[in-house]
Amino acid sequence: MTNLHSFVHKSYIVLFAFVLIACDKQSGPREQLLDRLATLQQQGTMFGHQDDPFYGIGWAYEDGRSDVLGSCGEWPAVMGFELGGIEMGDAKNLDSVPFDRMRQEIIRHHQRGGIVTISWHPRNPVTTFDHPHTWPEGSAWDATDGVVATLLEGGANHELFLTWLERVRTFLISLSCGEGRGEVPIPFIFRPWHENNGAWFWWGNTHCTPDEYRALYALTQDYISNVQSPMPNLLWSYSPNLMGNMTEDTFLQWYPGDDRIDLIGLDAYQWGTEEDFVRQTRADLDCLSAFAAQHHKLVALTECGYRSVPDSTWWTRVLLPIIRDYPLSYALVWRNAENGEHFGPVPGTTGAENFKQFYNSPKTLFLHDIQ
Ligand code: BMA
Repeated sequence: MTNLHSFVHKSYIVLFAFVLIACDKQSGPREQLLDRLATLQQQGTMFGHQDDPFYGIGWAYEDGRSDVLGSCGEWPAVMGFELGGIEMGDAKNLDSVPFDRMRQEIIRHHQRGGIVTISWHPRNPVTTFDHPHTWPEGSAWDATDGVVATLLEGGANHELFLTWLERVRTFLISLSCGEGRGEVPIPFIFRPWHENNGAWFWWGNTHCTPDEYRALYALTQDYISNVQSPMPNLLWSYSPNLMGNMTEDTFLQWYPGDDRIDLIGLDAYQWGTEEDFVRQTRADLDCLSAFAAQHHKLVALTECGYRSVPDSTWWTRVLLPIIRDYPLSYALVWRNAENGEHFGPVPGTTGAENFKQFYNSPKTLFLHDIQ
């Protein structure tokens, strides 16, 4: 090669490398969501609600209805959706939400400018069966030992598990919408294998080793993100349950790794006294928010709430001060189910009045604050 040729050749390589870097940096839906969340986190904490547009107290599947909307006049910024049952090829999830309807509402929420997060409570692949059974048999809560090991490469249920992952992936890929030129994938936060530091799910801490857990997370991520065509629209969340004494060491024991996780979450419910809840939540958030800052991760209350919200001042007195003191991306309360198991506000109640004050705080972000 002549010097001139060599110079031109090298220049092309440099140019090509630059374009590659630029393209890499140039944002796809995933990078855009990461940037957006980082910016929003400076402004406040987004309020989220699980299953928000499907049902609430005294209603189900009414288009355009939501208990959050009915309580404060605004949609939540974040909506949570749940895949449990999709692995079996079911048409509805474990809470009877049709997956087709779920897809529609995910698209709608994205189009109105909202943020989407998705959880998954898959059945127990070893004990699940088709005929009627007594809960928790066969469910995510059928916490038998040794299941995780059977799902990993070489395990007895590995092939079955790949068919489950394929069904999840197929649904996730279908989350796209037409924006200008063709279909664009909708960015969202995926949050599998949550609360694993407890023992109530079959992937919980007494049912597998930390290495098996991490291998399960990696297998799930690699299958969903990387087979043949990568998915450019997923953020990955790892969310242990409230401990009250979390340390970096206990956290790291099960952490899937910096290269795998974008958002660190805490699932924190008030089951006991308010004092315990506040103390424990603050203790764990001290640990997680420091870790997240050092490792350039987002941090959120990925699930939280007080079952039936029996204290009508809970929103401003208990939740708001926690939100004020930590750089949380979002705080998502669980679903408003009819069986006394509601965690969101209920329109027309005194709790909803208090929720409105919570909504009015400059620190909480609802849909219009992020549009
Ligand atoms: C749990 C409960 C269950 C529900 C599951 C998945 O915490 O709300 O009733 O089936 O979440 O949404």
